[in-house]
Amino acid sequence: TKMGQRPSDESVEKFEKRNEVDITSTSGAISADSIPTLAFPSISTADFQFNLEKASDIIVEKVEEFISRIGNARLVLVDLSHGSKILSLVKAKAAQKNIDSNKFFTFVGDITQLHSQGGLHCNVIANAANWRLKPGGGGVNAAIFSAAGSALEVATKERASSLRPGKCVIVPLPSSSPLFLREGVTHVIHVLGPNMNPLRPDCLKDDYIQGCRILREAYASLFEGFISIVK
Ligand code: AR6
Repeated sequence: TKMGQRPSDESVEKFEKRNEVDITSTSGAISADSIPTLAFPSISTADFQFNLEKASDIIVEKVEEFISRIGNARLVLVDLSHGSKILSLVKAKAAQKNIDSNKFFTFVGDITQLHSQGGLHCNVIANAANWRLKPGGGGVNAAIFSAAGSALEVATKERASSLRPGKCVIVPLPSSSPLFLREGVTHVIHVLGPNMNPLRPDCLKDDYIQGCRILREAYASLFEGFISIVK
């Protein structure tokens, strides 16, 4: 399957050249002093059916706004397949704006297996959550809760019981979680994006004035949250 494949696009090659210190090839150990990195999925663009052109504009706009504030840290937009439309849109628009590709790049892989399958260590990962902050439901939310085990559910409940669109909650991951042990993930940031899917709660019914405002707010709170972790 595509998910299990080792990503082979140029961002990966670039990454491997830059980042030999990150991975101890003999032991597979995860170096604690590697570059602080946030891996995030494209919020709202699959199950929540948000327009891809508009979402890609907002991702690049927000990355550009925050990149000067993240120091030596990095932001990585992740999706499962090499055919991902959102990844190609964002990649092209980021290049147009001359965004530093050492600090922001796209990466193909499962966000729950970035280190073990992709050789990319991300200490923080973002989740496209639901308002109840519950496991399941499909998409990246189901994948993250399943890979992180019950430790994430418990730790999430300690922080919040629900989320409003545009907001996020930072959850430190207990060291007992498989995601911590295997992937070196220390924090999960749950983000609730705007919803355009009539079958899901709080549907905006194609109101992209509200939708774009909420998606901007979602990325701003995600990046603020990441900065608060790494600073
Ligand atoms: N690794 C990396 N990216 C992924 C993965 C993965 N394992 N799985 C999906 N994506 P979605 P939304 C990408 O639908 O649109 C849930 O049921 C996917 O290709 O997960 O914000 C929640 O409970 C897409 O680019 O999130 C909510 O109810 C991106 O992640 C609802 O879906 C987001 O797709 C949220 O919908």
